[in-house]
Amino acid sequence: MALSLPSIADELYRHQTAATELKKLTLRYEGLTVDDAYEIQRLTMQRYMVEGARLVGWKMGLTSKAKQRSVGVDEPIFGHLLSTMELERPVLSMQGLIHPRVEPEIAFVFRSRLEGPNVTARDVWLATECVVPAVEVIDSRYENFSFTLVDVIADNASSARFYLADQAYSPYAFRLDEVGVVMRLNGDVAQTGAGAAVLGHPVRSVVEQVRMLTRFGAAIEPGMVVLTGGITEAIYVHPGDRVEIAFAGMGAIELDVID
Ligand code: OOG
Ligand code: MG
Repeated sequence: MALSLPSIADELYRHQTAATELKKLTLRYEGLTVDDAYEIQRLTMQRYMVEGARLVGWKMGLTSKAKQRSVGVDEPIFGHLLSTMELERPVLSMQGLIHPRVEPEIAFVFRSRLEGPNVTARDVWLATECVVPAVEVIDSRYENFSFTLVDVIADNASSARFYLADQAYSPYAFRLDEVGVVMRLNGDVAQTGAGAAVLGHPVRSVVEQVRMLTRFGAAIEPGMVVLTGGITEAIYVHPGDRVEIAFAGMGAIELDVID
């Protein structure tokens, strides 16, 4: 089939908003590149912004080996975070979702702009206002949560919802690579990990985020949030589930899943 990026973006938008699965793009369109996929992502996100959603930040994905292995994609990706994806309370409604999974993350919140190909970890610390424990809800629109690199980028890196804990922390309060995380599902330990799972240290994920954005003419703007990537593998959730995520020294998030 001939490639029309706007029509592919339109197709993804319809599946995202209707919460219906679609077949992988790469099975149906030949020759889609990573650059095409980011352009599809951008066009799709623009649809939401035309309807009033605000761009509130960015997310890195597939920044840990465990996650890369579990989906069979071996490089980090990024996606847009929109105001409409943010949960105000730690309650996740299944409305608008297909087969959601949740994962613990460390979020950075920025006070100043970060851009350019040569950004360093030092620049990131200088620009960071605070760090916040977070949970991301991913929900691939592809059948069986199965995709290739190009598919998942086009689908905005599976973004669906995210929640930031109430309490923010100084970025210097702890070694973020040594923050241990325990995720329980209905009282049973489901996943454990440490910040180092994220590219060795979550700050490296922000450096990578800025470099990738620079390639696409974008930046981290003051006030934005960046989700640095799942610290553990994501777990499937269903109505009635309660997920508790303890971040050592940084409190806990208790997320209730409802219909
Ligand atoms: C892609 C998104 C991965 C993360 O933090 O690694 C992601 C997926 O697994 O669906 O958000
Ligand atoms: Mg994630």
